[in-house]
Amino acid sequence: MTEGSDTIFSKIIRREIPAQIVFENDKVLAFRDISPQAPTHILVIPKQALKDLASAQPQDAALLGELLLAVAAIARKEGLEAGGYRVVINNGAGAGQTVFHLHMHILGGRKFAWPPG
Ligand code: DGP
Repeated sequence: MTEGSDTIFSKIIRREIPAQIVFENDKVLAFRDISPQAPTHILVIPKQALKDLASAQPQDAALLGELLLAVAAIARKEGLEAGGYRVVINNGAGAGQTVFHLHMHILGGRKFAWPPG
């Protein structure tokens, strides 16, 4: 896999900067987005830095599965299932990625348009 560089998310993992953490296990950390785009907006990241989805390798399959299962569990705990929620990965600057440490956005609590902007 391609290691992510030391980003703001690495600092959150190391508790060097604060974040509102909602879930943590040995591989995954989830915290509220600093600039929420919906009433509930949570970022789910691997503790092991991976730059983006495109950098994932076959040996990262279990980690990617863990991230998705964490997304579903967090969405359930946050009460988002009934109203539906959106899960987004921005891959690359052209898609809006600004932090180059793989992360999944969970967005919920409002209606979402399709196609996304
Ligand atoms: P993306 O554009 O997909 O790379 O998403 C990066 C997200 O990270 C963006 O929605 C804002 C969020 N973010 C950036 N810096 C911080 C931070 O220091 N703390 C928290 N909680 N979120 C941050």
